[in-house]
Amino acid sequence: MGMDDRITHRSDAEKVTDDGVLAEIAYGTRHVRDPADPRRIVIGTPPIAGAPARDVWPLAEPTTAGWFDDIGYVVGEGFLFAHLLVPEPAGADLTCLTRQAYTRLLAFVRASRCPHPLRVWNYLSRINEDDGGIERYQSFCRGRAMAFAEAAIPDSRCPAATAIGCDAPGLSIHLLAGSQAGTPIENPRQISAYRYPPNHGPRPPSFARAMLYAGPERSRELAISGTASIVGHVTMHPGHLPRQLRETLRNLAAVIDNVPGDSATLRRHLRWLKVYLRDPERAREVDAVLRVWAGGHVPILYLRGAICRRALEIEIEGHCAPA
Ligand code: 3EB
Repeated sequence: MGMDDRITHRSDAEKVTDDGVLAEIAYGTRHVRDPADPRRIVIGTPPIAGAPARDVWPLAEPTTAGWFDDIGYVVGEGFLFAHLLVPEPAGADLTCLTRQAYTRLLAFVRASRCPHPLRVWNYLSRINEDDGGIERYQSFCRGRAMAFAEAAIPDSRCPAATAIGCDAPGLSIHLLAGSQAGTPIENPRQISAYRYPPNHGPRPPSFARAMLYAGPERSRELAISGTASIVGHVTMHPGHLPRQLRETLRNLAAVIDNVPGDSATLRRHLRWLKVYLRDPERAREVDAVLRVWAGGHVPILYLRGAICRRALEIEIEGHCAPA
């Protein structure tokens, strides 16, 4: 396995499987795509505890896996997993790179039998570094916003998302799309990210706070975006981890409570949490709080990653799915 930017069109080499798995996402020290297996990817946000860490996305329907140019995909009747790893040559323009990556990915998703993006994960290197007067995250947001606008996807139809920084080079994007559209959910404690004022960057982030959709078992599932210590559009408790954690938990609770219908059932069925920490030394104290908040049975994965605003120490994403 190795980072392979020479993966080329091989839709002639599609492979059908029926093993109940749509995708497997592992976490390590670099982004990896295996030309022999588009079903499995590695993300370069290392697990903090040291134990090998992976997510498995189950899907009990036959799936077809392959490559379309350098887009890896696995698709069944109802769901699509697609991913792209873009190398970042020295001197490349991150806005352009992001815009082109998203334009290709959104076109691929739209042409598939699962044309509705539900949940997207973005990982980019040196996320807080300067890029000609703005932070690299802001350049990323600009390119992404241009691609969404060009694809005529309105803000109100943006997928849920995560955008995290890491040491691994390249821009890694992976997503879940559905044959049916989901319902974007916002957080009443926060301004919608796509309405952030311009002091956070020239174009706002294109994501919904969460996405409610009918899962493979037809039950309601809630994919919760990366959530941080932001109220309105303002970073709260800059640099103060324990307070940021409490604010983040209030935001997680608020977004779940904002789901129309039976939000209490969703809240009782938190399936997992994923915690991105700037400082891996702080995982233990975070875990002590989260164990109590989530209940001892909920798997919590701690990953080392940089949050997209310098003053943010922690970001948490999660998933709710009643059995
Ligand atoms: C925030 O609420 C924190 O740009 O896709 C969280 C989740 C954040 C997704 C993204 C950014 C993104 O603004 C940062």
